Formats: sequence, structure tokens, C-alpha cells
Amino acid sequence: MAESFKYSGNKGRGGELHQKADGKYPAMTTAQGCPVHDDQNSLRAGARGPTLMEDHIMREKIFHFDHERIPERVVHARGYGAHGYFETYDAIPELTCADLFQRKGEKTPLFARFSTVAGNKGSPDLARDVRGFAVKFYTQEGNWDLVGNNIPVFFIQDAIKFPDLVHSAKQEPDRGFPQAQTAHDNFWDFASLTPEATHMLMWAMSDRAIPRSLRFMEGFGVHTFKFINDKGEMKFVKFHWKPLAGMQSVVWNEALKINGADPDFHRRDLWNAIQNGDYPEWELGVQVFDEEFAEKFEFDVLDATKLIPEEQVPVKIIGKMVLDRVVDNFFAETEQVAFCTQNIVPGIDFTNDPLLQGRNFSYLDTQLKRLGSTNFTHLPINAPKCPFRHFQQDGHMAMHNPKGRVNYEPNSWEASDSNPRECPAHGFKSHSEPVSGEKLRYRSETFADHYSQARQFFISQSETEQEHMRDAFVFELSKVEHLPIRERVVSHLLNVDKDFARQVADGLGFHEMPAPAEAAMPTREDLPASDALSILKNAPGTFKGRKLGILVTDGFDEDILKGISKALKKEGAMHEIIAMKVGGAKSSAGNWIEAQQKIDGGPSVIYDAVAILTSKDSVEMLVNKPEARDFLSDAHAHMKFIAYTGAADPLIEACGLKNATDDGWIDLGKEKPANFVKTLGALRFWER
Ligand code: HDE
Repeated sequence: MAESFKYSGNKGRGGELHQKADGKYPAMTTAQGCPVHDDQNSLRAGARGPTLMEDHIMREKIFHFDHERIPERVVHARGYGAHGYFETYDAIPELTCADLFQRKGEKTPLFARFSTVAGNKGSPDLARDVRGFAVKFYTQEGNWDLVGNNIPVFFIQDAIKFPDLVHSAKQEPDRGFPQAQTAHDNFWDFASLTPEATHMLMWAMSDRAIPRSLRFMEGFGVHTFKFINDKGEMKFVKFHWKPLAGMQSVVWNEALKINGADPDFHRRDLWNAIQNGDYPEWELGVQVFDEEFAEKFEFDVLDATKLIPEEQVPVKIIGKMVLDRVVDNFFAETEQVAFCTQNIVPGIDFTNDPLLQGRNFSYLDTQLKRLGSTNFTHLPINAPKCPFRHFQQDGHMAMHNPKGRVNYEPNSWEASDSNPRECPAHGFKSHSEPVSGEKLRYRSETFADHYSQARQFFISQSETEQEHMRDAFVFELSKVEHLPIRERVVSHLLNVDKDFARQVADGLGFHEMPAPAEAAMPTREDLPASDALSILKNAPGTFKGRKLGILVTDGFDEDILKGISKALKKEGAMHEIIAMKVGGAKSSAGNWIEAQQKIDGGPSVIYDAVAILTSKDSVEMLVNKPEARDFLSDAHAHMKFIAYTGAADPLIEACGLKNATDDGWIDLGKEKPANFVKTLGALRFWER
């Protein structure tokens, strides 16, 4: 609601009406401010007669409604954002003169938006997909947008291939499906004809593509950028976001079920975490290296299909992002936020990465289409928070309109806040670098090795993770109808790891193996495993920020529940009660404990671990309820820790799990709740 003008003198009837309609609510008005007398009925000729064109109130209302939607993003349409700040740990003037890194402890406001790539705006959160990880820092020297992903490499090397990549990944144009998934012919056709995609495909088929929470994933700037210090000295830099809560993913079968149980799983999780004061945090790290390193590194640092292992260039942590405020209005903020890779600030610069160069055109261009005006920077979410002055003017929906006569430069008018001049001292200065060469369309030979890092990523994974990757390839390719496409993918995998390729071929039921794809360069087998690339090798070792689902029925042991609840609180973890009715269940002590979920709305897939607290008299209710049996069977199949008491035996038997219990099953008749919660720190019982 816009601020209304304070009328002086006589208020007039309009003024009064605007403040009070029936003494309690302010009066509803049209967009022009005219008070509305009846918002239930349109204007018509006679009680049952035709509606009149004259009804300006209805026409205005419907006209506005008709235009509520703006084009969704062509990629990354499904996203969720939050406000927060970046805190600089230590000043790093020797590396960069970027203002936000100059003062220890300084907080810079920011807005972050996480997204999936391929799905449309209403698609489910747990699609197997890359996640966008975009951060807009409102620095005192302008907005810096670090528009990254949760995977440090990309599918293609040259921006000119982006429309093809995205067309192939999105729903097929004739049938309009499948959406939000790459498990279809077009994607794998394109990918298998694009050998440079192999490294990224290994990541996309890994658990990185099905994060448990947006809070539990890493982020990467992907490209190599430049840091420039006050002396004009340049260092290359790659940006990393490290989640302080640690990394965690779900398993694929779980992802499929979460999408049905709660398509908003990730956004709900982020919203709840922030509302509960459990603010998501990431540290910002930089890999800084010089030209000498770039020269001797095995791959071209301008090639976005390659990464630099942390073991070769360590990640230096320089600050922390905290997301502490949800949006007031999803459309105004999350939907209208316009990230642009070309938004950089003095002290940071681009490199010649051909993907980055193409992006610098694309983002500005797409915002004009999406937001409809060159003045999208006037929207509060996009406007800088530092002073800004320039002579750009007019255009659709211009809201920051300068006062005064001056709108050009040079001019001889008096200096004033609306008469700015260029600033040689602090103004953005491109790092000067010699450039010469023929005008040509060309892919540098230094970009030609497509398999070595794909292999390095693969061998860096734990066995469990490698199995997940195999299953993911098999799942996706099983949805591909054309055999030659499946074969072509396996022909690339043969250049990554022969055993792995054979396992995928076996999973697809191949009768014979294809020949390895012709490689521009042979795969290097000497690159060492990099533990930093694995999720499981970097497990956080705590249940903090995670959620236990506790299924209860009447007569459950309240002391155990209290014990678990206390231990979880101490750990910084949450729990939810699931019961046969949302009203809750009556404990052994005769108290009603309210539930947050009814059993069919709270399947175990939406929890990190489960506990079954039932009683001898009421366990039959669970045995007879398919959703309760699924609750337990799924938790077991998804390698979750399961706490139970002897009273749950009939349910365990009904699920056929009587002889399947293992060390991931914790008998609360024997184990203290605090020990159970400690065990949960392992997050999953992968040995199962
Ligand atoms: Fe994007 N990308 N992209 N992209 N991208 C967009 O901009 C594009 C690429 C990424 O939450 C679009 O505002 C081209 C890499 C994120 O609003 C568009 C190329 C990386 C987001 C666009 C790439 C990204 C986008 C669509 C190849 C990781 C969502 C809507 C050269 C480093 C930002 C929009 C948000 C969005 C173009 C490749 C990340 C069309 C041409 C590589 C996180 O401009």
C-alpha cells in the first residue's frame, strides 16, 4: 500500500474514507484511489441483465489481473530467495580493492536466490538438476552479482551453445514434456554429441544434483575471475561458497517421493529455517592464483568445464553469508530480482572465459524481456543501496527521476548531487591486458581434454557415491528411447572409467559394449583423487539443522519423547510429530501431544531420520495403515537411522524387516535418547 499524501486543511470526505470504511478497515480503492462501494457485484443493467462496459471498477480489476504474470525466467525459473548479509572476516587489500573486502567485520547487505535450472516455475524442488546459487551484494561501490551454481563446472565451453543446451534439457517442443528433468532423448542426444559436457554430466548424475536442503549445498562462481588491488596488480580468482551446516543430499528414490509429498520441500525448508532463527550460513572462499600457475596448470583456467582441485590451490575463507530474513513479497523480491553477471565492482574483473563473456550479454538482455523496462534497476530489490547518479533517463516505468536541468555531460552547470562527474580515483577500471589476434571462430586446443577431470571427479567419490552415479546414469538412460543415444553416452563413459561404463551398460541391459568415443585427447589417469569433491568424505558429523520425524500412537512413552526432544534441542536439530490424526496422540502419562503431520501428510522421506513411538495396544493401527508401513519401509530403504521400542515389533514384522535390523536401528528400550541423537550425526547408515 502506497503512502497517501497528507492533505492539509479540510480533509474532505475522500480523505476520511481512505482512512476508515466501517471504522475498522481502511477503505478499498481502485488503483487510481477512487473508493470502492461494492467489490462483490459488477455493474449491470437490471438484476439479471448484461454487465455494463461502464463498470470501470471491474474492468480495471480484471485488466490488472490479466497482466499479473511476467515471463518466467527462460532457465532457473523455479527459485527461492532470502535476504541477509555478508560479513568480511579480514581485510584483503593486497588481493583486491573491492570495497566490501576492505574492513574486517563489515556487513554488506545481500539477496540470494537458489533455483533449479530446467524446470518451469511450478516444477518440483527435488528434480535432478543443477542448482543456481545467485547472490547480489549491495556494496558501497555498487551491486556485485555473483551468479553461480552448486556445481563448479558447466556443460559447455562457449556461450553460443547455451540455447541448444537449454532447448535440449527443457520439455521437448512437440509434446511439451517431460519438464524439470533431463531423463529424455533430446537432452542425452545433445549431451552425447557434446563431449565437453562429460565432466559436468558426472556431477549432474551425482548426489550434488539432489541436495537435501538449499542450506546444505556448496556454491561456486564457476568461471575464473580477476581480483585487482589498488596498485593495479591482478590475480586470478575462483569463488566458493561453503555451507557451515555441511553438505547433504537425499537418495534418488527419496527425491521422487519428496516431489509428490512436498513439491515445495526446499523452499519450505529455507523459509522454516529462517523463521526459526536457524539462519543458513555459508563461508565465502577464494582460490587465488597468478598467471604463472595458470600457465602451468594442466587445463585452461578459462575453460568452464574444468575446476582447480582444492589440493592444488587451497580455498582461502574470506567471509560469511548469513540469510536472516525471508521476503515480504515473493513476487516483488524473488521473482523481480534481476541478477546480471556484468554487475561487478571496482577490484573485480572478468576474464576471457567465452562462457562468461556470453553471459555478460545475456543477463542484461533477459531482464529487459522479463521485467519489461530498462528501468528494472529502479525496483527496490535491484536498486543499489549506495548513492547512484547518472544521466540515464526516461523509459517505461521510470521511478527515479532526477530533478533539475542537467541531463548531459560535459556541462558547465554548477556541481550538485544531480550533476555527477566521472571518478578516475575509484571508478571501475578494466584491468588492462594485451589482446591481439585474428578475428575467428575457434575453440582453443587448450580446451580439448574432455575426460580427464571427469575421471578425476569419479575417482574422488566414495563407493556409495559412485553407486549413486551409476544408478543415476542407468535411470536417466532407461528413459531414453533411442538405443544409439544410450550407446553414445556409454562410449564417453568408457573414456572416463571402463568399469563404471560397463556397470552402466549392464544396468541398461546392453548385449555388447560400444567402442569408446573418439577422444580429442587421451584421458589422463595420473590426476589424483580430490577428497574435497566428495559429499560423504566431508560429512558434517552432526544432526544440527536436520529434522527427526517421530511417529506416535496412543500410549507412547512420553519420557522417551521428552528425552529425544531435549537432546535434539541441545544439538540444534528439530523434530516433528506424526500421528494418525493431526490432533495428536495420548501419551502413556495421559497427556495429549499435538502432531504437526497426519500420517499420510508426513511420510518419512521428508525427515532425515525417524523414530517410532507406539504401544502394545495401539501398534495395530500402524500395522493396518499402508502409509505407516511405507513410513518405516522407506526409512529403511533410504538408509535412515530408525529408533524404535519393543512395542513397534508388529509393525517391523509387517514391513518384512524383522531380520533386516542393523546398527542403523536403535532400540530406545536399551539406548539413551542422547546417544541416539549422537548417532544421528552420521546422517545416514550407508553400510545398510
Ligand atoms: Fe545462466 N542465465 N546462463 N548460468 N544463470 C540465467 O538470466 C546464461 C550459466 C545462472 O536466480 C538467465 O535472469 C547463458 C552458468 C543462475 O535469477 C539467462 C549462459 C551459470 C541463474 C542466463 C549461462 C549460470 C541464471 C535466465 C551460457 C553458473 C538464475 C534468467 C553462457 C555459473 C539467476 C535470468 C536468478 C539465469 C543465461 C550459463 C547460473 C538467460 C547465456 C555457467 C544461478 O540470462
